[in-house]
Amino acid sequence: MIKVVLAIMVLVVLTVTSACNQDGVAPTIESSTVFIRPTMTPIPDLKSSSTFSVGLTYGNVSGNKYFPGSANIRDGAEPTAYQFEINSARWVIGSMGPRGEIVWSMVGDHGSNGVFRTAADGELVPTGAIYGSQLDELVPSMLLVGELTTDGNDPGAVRFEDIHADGRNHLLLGVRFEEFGDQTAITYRGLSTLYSLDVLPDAVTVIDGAVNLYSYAEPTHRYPHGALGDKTEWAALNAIPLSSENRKLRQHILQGDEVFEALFPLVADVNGDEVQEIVTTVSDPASGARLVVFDYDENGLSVIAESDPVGTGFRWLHQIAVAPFGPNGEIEIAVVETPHVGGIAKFYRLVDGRLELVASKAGGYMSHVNGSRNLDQAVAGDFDGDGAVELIVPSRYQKSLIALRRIGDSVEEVWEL
Ligand SMILES: [Ca+2]
Ligand SMILES: [Ca+2]
Repeated sequence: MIKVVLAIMVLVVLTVTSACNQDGVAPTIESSTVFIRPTMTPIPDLKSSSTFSVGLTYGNVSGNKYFPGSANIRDGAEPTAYQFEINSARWVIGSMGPRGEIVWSMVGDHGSNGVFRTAADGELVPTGAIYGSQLDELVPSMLLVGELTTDGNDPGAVRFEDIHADGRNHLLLGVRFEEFGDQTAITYRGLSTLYSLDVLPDAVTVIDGAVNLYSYAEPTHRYPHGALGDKTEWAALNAIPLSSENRKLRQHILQGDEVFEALFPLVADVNGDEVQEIVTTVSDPASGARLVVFDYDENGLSVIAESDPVGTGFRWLHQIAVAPFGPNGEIEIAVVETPHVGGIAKFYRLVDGRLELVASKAGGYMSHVNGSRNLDQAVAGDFDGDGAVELIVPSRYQKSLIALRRIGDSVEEVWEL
């Protein structure tokens, strides 16, 4: 049994992998824990009335790991350490409770897990009733924190829901998936529609503000990179409009040896027109990964912009967040290119129909551990209260967390925890 003390960051999701260290030995993490009073967790409006907040390891239902608002995790935060018996922590999920407390869920290997609740001052408080299973081999469950009950001594319930896109029973914030043989019924606002979704259990579905669902689909082995847990990647991007009368599944299918190399797309307004686009990572054996941005409307999915590729096959880029990173609040896409071999933070802007690289920094940022399904170890937001957005990424070998900020036409490391 390995003792793991988690490094908790901000309001949500610093997720911890089960990765081995350089010697191939599972690490014992005994860092002093940084405990931070969070800003309000964004509350999606798709939750039920009994749910106070929702925690997802990938940040929020859009897949965009950007948290608007402002907090200061840098100054005055007293570290608080908690120690749990857990087999190599894979994931940490957090979400806010109705009294300003935070509910934390840790998921490790082979069924080990832990749930606890901390007050705003960092003290442990009663966890409340726990329903559902938080354990999953591939994708951690969604954490739902309930409203206060009428009994003032009850902190409210904690519930876990599967969020797979493979048609097993699950609930994604008011959207219910149920499997019927090869078909999946997706129900939203009382209307059910049947689909043949060719997905696997590690695919995650994201939702945009217009209640369109997006997920990768059509597994393929034609790009055997294996950076994200297995050598199965995706040939298709699915889009399903739930707010429409016509809930027809639309697809973009990649050709040749190309694959979508990630576990979920990201939806965000990349060009400032108040309509969300879909940001994806597409890879091929000749040139490696690149960003591809799609538009979605009643005519389906269409490519509107791409970045240059990494340039070498089997070199990945980790798309993290779309946020007003620019010095004047310009919207940019933050990625870490080759997080396993050199980790370059890069920022792209959509200009004249293509994604232009506007700034980068080669700092060895290890936002992902090769072979892990945890794509959630980086986050964007104003974490020092100065109004500017930082990108928080793990340092080389994940020894610390580094805040990166766009300054002028460069990227600077502004602080470290
Ligand atoms: Ca847009
Ligand atoms: Ca800031």
